[in-house]
Amino acid sequence: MPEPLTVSFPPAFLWGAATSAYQIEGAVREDGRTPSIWDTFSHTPGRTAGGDTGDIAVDHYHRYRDDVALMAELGLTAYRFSVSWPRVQPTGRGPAVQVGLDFYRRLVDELLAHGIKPAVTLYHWDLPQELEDAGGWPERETALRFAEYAHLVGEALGDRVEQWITLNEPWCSAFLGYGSGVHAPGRTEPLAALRAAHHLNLAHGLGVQALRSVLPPRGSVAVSLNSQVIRPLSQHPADLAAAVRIDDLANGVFHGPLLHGAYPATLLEATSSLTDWSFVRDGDLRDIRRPLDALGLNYYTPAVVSSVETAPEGPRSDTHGASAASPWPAADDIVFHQVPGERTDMGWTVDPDGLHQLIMRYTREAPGVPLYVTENGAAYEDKVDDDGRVRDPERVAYLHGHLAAVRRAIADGADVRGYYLWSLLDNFEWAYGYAKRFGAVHVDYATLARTPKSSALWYGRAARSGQLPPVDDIV
Ligand code: PNW
Repeated sequence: MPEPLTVSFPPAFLWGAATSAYQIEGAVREDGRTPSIWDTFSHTPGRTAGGDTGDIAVDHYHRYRDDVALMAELGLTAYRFSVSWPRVQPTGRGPAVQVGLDFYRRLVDELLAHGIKPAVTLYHWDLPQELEDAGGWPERETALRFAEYAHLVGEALGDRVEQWITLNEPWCSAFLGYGSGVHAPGRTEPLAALRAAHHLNLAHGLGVQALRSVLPPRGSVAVSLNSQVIRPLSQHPADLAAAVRIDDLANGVFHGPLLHGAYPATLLEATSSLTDWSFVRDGDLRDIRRPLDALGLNYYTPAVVSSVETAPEGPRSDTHGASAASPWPAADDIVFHQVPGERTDMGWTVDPDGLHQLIMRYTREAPGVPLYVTENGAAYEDKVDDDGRVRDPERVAYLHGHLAAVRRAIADGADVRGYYLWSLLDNFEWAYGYAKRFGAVHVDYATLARTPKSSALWYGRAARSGQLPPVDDIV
């Protein structure tokens, strides 16, 4: 018998929301901040929908006090945000800019004063442009620079922040940034993507060491991976092999070195036409595999793949393959299929079982490591009604389904300690600009006014009671 959903979440379970610096802060030229790769990219014609940029975003840099008050009002107990590297260390080298650090210190103090637990992500994709000009993530030097930056931020905020996340979704940084080019810096070089993945892994490992050297013992260090749920279209051996190959490129390239101390042999073999992986130096794998205090997983939707030979006619997925260049190196013989079912405004199929599956996979692959869902959420075309309310029953259903999947995983023995809804506010959705709304709180882009959607109120009630209100209990 499955447990009824009225069963409470663990009392210490964190009910959070997440954001990232470039997506919400704005104030891109203030207080010594210099351009990141996302400033350059979004200001390059044709790169983002409608030419949208993060110049103003939702002006969180100036409105953070109101935003924190709103979180407290809703009943959230945790907030995951990222530090803008070019705000703190404009050239990616040298001493920190004190005003830049001060902003984050004020933000953290405001959170703590409201009883909200901060979780800091050090890198959510906004590499200082100067470091990209010197080669970016395909170059080893960038990993060394990241370790120095981690040290600076850890030193400044370590006395008041317990939860640290080195990198957000290194898969996106490497394979969308340097492979498909739909993310900054917009390069389409399969070899560079693989080199970037390794140097992101190395940055994580060196970053963990740098943080541990400055954080008090209660500091907890994690990484947030967009581990992908990859399913074969059929049990045909060619489809099973396709699923393994994509799983290696999506997950194994990170899980291997981070959790198991080596890149999967199947990955090295499948990419041998591109590289012999000689950029992996002696000692790197030891540096990368550092014990983690926690693991963050970001989940939105699963993927279904098949071999091009066995692929039947049918709708292909535009989630992973819409761009001219593929994000998947040496995988031109693999096809992504549309996953059947209801879809969000991103075209991403709603599939809560995928989240349960992912959590159980980590429970097996990283035994004993506490897990956090560091991102999960959905974009819908939300509108303000005449009475001033924003009703988003689809998002409530999405959250209900996925939180129930988390609860089920806990009942199945997984150690999930918290959930961060993506996102607190509507924001700059990367290449999609402001056209896609992921917020639990609506933002009117003309006035920047914030209005909690019904999902924010529903989620707040869940946070307050530690139980999921019925899916149709919407105001
Ligand atoms: C994540 N994909 O991005 C990021 O961490 C957030 O900043 C972002 O706003 C959120 O998810 C919603 O997109 C992703 O193509 C972007 O597989 C693209 C993919 C996955 C995650």
